[in-house]
Amino acid sequence: MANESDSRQQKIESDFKVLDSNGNGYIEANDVHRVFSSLLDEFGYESNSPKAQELDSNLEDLWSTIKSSVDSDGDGKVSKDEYITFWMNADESEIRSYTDAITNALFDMADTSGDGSISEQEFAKFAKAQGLKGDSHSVFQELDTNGNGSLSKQEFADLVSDIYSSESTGRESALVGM
Ligand SMILES: [Ca+2]
Ligand SMILES: [Ca+2]
Ligand SMILES: [Ca+2]
Repeated sequence: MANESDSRQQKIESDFKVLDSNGNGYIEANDVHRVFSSLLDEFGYESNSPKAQELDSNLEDLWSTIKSSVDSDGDGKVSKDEYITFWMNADESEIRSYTDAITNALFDMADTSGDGSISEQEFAKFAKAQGLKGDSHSVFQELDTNGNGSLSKQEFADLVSDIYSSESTGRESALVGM
C-alpha cells in the first residue's frame, strides 16, 4: 500500500511541474495561460477569434476553480504543498468540479468544428498537440466507448476523471501535459 500512495504522490508532483510552467514553485494564472496558449498555437486559432475568446473564458473558469478549491491560504497562487494536499484529501465532488473545468477547457479546444463532439480527425490533432506518442487511432477507439465514431463530452469527461482519479490507467497517455 505504501508503494501505491508513493506513486500517487509522484504523479501529483509531476502534474504540478507541468502546470507550474515557469518553474517558480507556484501555479499562477499566467502558468495556466501559458500551458494553454501553446495548445492554441498548435490548433492555429487566431487570438481574436470568437473561438479563442470562448477558450479564454473557459480558462478563466478553470483558474477560478483551481483558486477556490486548491489555493487554501487564498494568496492567489497554488504552492506544491497546497496542490498535493488537495489531491490527497479532496472528496469526489471537489475533484469533479476540478476535472469538469479541465474537461470544458480541453474539449472546446479539441472540438474545432464546434459541433459538440470530437471526431477521430479532431482527436488526432489534439493528441498530436498533447504530444501523444503512439497510435491515436487505437486510443480513440478505446475512448469512444459507445463506438459511434466520435467522442461526446461525457466520454471525454470520463477520460479526464480517470486521469485524475487513479495513478495509472494507461489512458492518461492521451493527455500528456494535463
Ligand atoms: Ca509558476
Ligand atoms: Ca496559496
Ligand atoms: Ca467536432
